[in-house]
Amino acid sequence: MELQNDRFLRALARQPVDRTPVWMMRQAGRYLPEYRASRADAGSFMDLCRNQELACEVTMQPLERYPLDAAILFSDILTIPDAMGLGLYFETGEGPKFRSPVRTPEAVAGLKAPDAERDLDYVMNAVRTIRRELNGRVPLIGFSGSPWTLATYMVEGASSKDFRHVKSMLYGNPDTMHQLLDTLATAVTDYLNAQIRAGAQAVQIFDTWGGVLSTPAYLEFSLRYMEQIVAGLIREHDGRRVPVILFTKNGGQWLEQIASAGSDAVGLDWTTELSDARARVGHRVALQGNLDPNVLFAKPPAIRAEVARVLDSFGPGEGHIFNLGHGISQFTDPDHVTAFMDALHELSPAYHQDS
Ligand code: 1CP
Repeated sequence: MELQNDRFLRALARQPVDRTPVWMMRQAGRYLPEYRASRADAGSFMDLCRNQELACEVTMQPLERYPLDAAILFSDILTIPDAMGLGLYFETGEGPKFRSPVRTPEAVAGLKAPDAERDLDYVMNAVRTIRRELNGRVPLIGFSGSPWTLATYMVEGASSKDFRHVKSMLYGNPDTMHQLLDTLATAVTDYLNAQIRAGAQAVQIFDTWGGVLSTPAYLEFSLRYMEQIVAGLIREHDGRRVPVILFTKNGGQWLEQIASAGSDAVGLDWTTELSDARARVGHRVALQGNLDPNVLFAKPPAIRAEVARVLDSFGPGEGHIFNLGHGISQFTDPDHVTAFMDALHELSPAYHQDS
C-alpha cells in the first residue's frame, strides 16, 4: 500500500518536506466528545483497548478533525504489566492501579515476559485493523513504555509522586531492579517487534519517568535498557525503514547520551529549547517536539505566537517533527487544537523553502 502522506517518515529520516509534520501525544482522548462517547460504549478504558473495532474508531477520531501527519495506536503502556498478571484496573477519576504490585526479589523472579503475539493479540489485532482503515492515508505509530517507566507502575502499584517503593528497590536492591528491568526489556522488544510485524510504521518508547532519576541512575537503570531494546528491534519492514523515537520526559540534560542510543529521533518536552537541542544532537537524530500542551489553554493569538516561536527555535531545514512536548490535557478545547493546526500549516512551509 502506497503512503499518501509520508511527511512524518521523511522528517524522521531528515529528508526534505513541504511543511513540518505534526502529531500529538494522546491525540485520541477525553478532550474529544466523540472519544468520551466511544469510551462509554466500551464500558471501560481497557475494554476500549481490547476491542479492535472501537480502538480503531478512536484512533481515527483526531484524524477526522485535524490534518495530522500520523496516527498513533490507541492502547496504553500498561498492557505489558497487565499481560504479566499484575491485574491492571482503573478507578474512575484516578490513574491506573495494579492488584498485585511487584515489591520483593521473589515476586520479580516469578515474572515472565509475555508472548506478545499470544498474550497481547488484541493489540496486534488493533494495529492490523487500524492499518486497514487508514488505507495509506498517514503512517501508524506503535509504542511501548520504557522498562524503567513500566517498573515504576509495577513496583508502586499505581501512579506515584515520590517513587518511594521503586527507588528503595533501585538503591537497596539493585540486582533485583536489574532483573526486573531485564525481563521488561525482553518484553518490550518482543512487543514492539510484534507491533511492527502487524503493521506499525514507526515506534516510540515513552520514558515518562526517566527524568526523576539522578544522572548515573538514569544511565544505568533507564537508558541502558532502552538502548538494549533499540538494538533488538526490526528496523526494516515491507521494504521501508521503521524509525524509532526515544522520549524521556525531563531528559533534556542527557540529550547527547540519548541521541547515542541508536534511535532515529529524540522526543523533547517543552523544557528543552529546540535550538539548543539541534546544535547539540541535530546532526545525529531528528527532533520531535515541543509545544507546551498548556499553551492550548490560551486564546488562538497566543497559541499562534508560541507555534511561531517553536518553529523559529528549530529554524529552517530538515529533521523536525512538531509535537506537544508531553500529552494533550483532557480539559483542552478542541477548537484551540484547530487554531494550533492552522498556525502550523500557515507558518511552517517557510522553513522548508529550499526543499
Ligand atoms: O479514558 C480514560 O479515562 C483513560 C485515559 C487514558 C488514555 C486516553 C489512559 C490511562 N491511557 C490512554 C491512552 C494512551 N496512553 C495512549 C494512546 C492515545 C494517543 O496518544 O492518542 C498512549 C500513547 C498512552 C501512553 C501512556 N500511558 C503513558 C506514556 C505517555 C505519557 O503521557 O507520559 C503513560 C505514563 C501511561 C499511563 C497512564 N494510562 C492512563 C493514564 C491516565 C496514565 C497516566 C497515569 C500517570 O500520570 O501516572
